[in-house]
Amino acid sequence: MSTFYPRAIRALLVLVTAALTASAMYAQDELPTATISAAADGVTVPETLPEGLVAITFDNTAEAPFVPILLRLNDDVTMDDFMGAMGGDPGQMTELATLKGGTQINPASTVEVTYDFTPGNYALLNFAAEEPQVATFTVEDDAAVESGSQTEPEADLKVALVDFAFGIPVELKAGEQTWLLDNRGQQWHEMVVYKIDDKLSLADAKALVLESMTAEDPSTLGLEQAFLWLPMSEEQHAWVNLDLEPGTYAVACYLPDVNAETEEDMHSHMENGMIQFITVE
Ligand SMILES: [Cu+2]
Repeated sequence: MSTFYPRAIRALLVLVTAALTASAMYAQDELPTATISAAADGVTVPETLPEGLVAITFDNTAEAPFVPILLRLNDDVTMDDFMGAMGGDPGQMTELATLKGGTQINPASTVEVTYDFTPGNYALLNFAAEEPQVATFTVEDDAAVESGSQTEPEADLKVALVDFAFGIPVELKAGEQTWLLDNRGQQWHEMVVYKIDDKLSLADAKALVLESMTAEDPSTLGLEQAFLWLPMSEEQHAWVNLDLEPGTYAVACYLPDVNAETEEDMHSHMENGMIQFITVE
């Protein structure tokens, strides 16, 4: 990571250290595992991971939330290209990378996510830190992994993300669960889950979530984030562990409709219908 990055990005990398290698040794039927950790002095990511399903434990010992998103750079795209395009036309960014999603890990906690990797060059971005953190890793060919030969994690719930709705039951059981998040749409999707104050009507809660999209400081609106799944490209899926307490929740996607015909038609997915309420008992 020396000459490849311009000065600004290299500065971000100062915080990031890389461990040597994740072990690809595993018994049959068991998925390879790896740990990605955030600490006060930066993020530690294995230098290489095997292709196929990998169970990753995100471990946060820092005092700030850790909000990593993993992405695979498309072939012939450099990290420079990707960072340079950030903040620009979101439609153009979809040409550069495949987003694998990610979640929020609060201080002093861990979250397990199983990703399905194809070989290539990858990056982890964490914008929750005071300074944005960037780490890179590669996913290597693994002759032992044939498509479909690995045992997928058992999912308590399969959540389909489509254009523009969540395929999720309106009533769910409380407690620890594994969700399979599956993007079956034609563009990126994400999932923000808010716990809704019992005193609010659903109409008021919906208005509040819609307002959070444009509010200058959404934290003042009193929305309590219970779970977060960061943008995931079409045809991507991942398994994530989460634990919801009983209550009413709103599920929403904030991304813009990059397939809209004109800029005027480019509404958020939420405005196009990707907002839903669920009851957890
Ligand atoms: Cu969406």
